[in-house]
Amino acid sequence: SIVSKRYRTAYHFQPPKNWMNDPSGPMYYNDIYHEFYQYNPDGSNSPSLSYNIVWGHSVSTDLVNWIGLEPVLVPDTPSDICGCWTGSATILPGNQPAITYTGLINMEKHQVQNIALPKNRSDPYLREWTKAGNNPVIQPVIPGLNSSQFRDPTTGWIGPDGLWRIAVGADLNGSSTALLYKSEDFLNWNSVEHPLYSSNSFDMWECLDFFAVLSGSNGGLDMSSAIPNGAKHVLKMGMDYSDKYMIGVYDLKRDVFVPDTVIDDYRLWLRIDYGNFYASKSFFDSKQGRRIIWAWSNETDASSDDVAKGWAGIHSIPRTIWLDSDGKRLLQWPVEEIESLRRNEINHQGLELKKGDLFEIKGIDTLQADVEIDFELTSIDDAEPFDPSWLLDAPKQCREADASVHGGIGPFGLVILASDNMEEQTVVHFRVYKSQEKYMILMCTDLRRSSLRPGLYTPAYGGFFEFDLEKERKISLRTLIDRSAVESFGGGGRVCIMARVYPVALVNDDGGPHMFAFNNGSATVRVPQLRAWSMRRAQVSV
Ligand code: DQQ
Repeated sequence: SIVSKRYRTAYHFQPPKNWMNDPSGPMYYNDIYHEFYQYNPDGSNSPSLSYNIVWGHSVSTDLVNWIGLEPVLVPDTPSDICGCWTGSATILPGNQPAITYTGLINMEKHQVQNIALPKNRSDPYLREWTKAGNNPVIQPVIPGLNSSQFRDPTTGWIGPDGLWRIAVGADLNGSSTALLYKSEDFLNWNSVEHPLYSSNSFDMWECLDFFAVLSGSNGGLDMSSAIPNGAKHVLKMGMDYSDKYMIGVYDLKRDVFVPDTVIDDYRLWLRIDYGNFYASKSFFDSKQGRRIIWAWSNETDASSDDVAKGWAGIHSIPRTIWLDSDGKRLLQWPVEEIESLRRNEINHQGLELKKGDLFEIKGIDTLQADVEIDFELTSIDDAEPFDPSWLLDAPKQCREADASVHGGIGPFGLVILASDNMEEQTVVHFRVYKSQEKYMILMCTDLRRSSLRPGLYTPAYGGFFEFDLEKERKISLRTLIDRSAVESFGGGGRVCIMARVYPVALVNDDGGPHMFAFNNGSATVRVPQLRAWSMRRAQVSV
């Protein structure tokens, strides 16, 4: 249908059709990137309660163009008969890939952990996988463990005793717990007495990810190798519809994760992305020596729309992820391969945006675009005071201080996917606040006017980041627009916001939507550089 085509992303990953959710077990193996995903072979809605979900499979040599293959894991054994849920991949010594995944064994959602290995390692695409004969390798037998809240095993890593470890998210006596399991051969697993980490802030964490990061470098680390001294560790957890994380150290003596700071209120925890982005999974890319992360971004139209479209769910652009030099936050940036889709570069230099200015960005395909823009503050004296209570609810601040509300410094940013009369528009913007010794930047993606269609979920998303404006006066924004996807990176990847939009103007094709840079703050903002490109269609899932 026309709707299916207009909203279907041109370079964000999707299977050829049907429902997709979590990325599962991404890996780089023998020159090929593998993307597995939770997939409904029967249609474009989530299978009822996720029963019978399978592992879809696509492969790529460049993380941009993907070949769609047959599912690798389908519910066909007693240890996964009601569904093959999310998991991870690990490359074992001897170049042996292994998948760890959750199996649903009955309609009561009883969960166990399983292993699968490639049937034939000389098949470059690893098209077929064999489930381990001793599945399930882990059962929910610990006292106090809720067997329907026990899932999503991580990638394995080697502990100080040379044994493999994985973590599994669980509800243990009402606390969200990263349970720890050990193995010598990756097939036989024993539970460790103590968890890797536990918190009573929430009942259960989904899709845990545990990985090491270097301080002061954007290089990635391989969890299957020895981790260098001085590395930090990150524990990522899915909770409350968002992916949050803690930075800390992996205490080898006690075999536990120790966060640098423990914050009781989970609303204050850092997020991988402040928008529609869940169940993210990272992996070490041994080709480029980087860590890559991506996630599921679900549709925010009605499920009847998804039936009409014949597809639902995309994955974010693969992002390089690393630790900021101050060690306090993760930074992310789209993998450079995505730049191969750029064409028709337009370039503006030395623009000046005074209060109320709207500068139209023309000459590119505004439906499929990559925009990089630097906003330089001419003065920071006008910054309004920051109220720390806003950190509890940045979206509220985005709603109250929206793009139309004049501020001291900002709002400034991009208006995209705007109809001729501006009735429809999506706004990505910043506002600068002064707090004690530092500056706090609010970044928002406001979808409230993104479409005239009824029945859509159109929130304002937002997040704060600290920025040293005394040292650096430029705040950068990169936005990837891909029909129904708007993925933005603020302040060099300090705050990322993934969003889904369904403008009508896009469907009506009334000359293509408009794109502007704007400033609505009293202080003038300079744009030393604005570059934008049309983005070609990638070969996704052919
Ligand atoms: N989706 C999977 C679960 C996971 C959840 C089922 C997160 O394994 O916890 O499709 O989106």
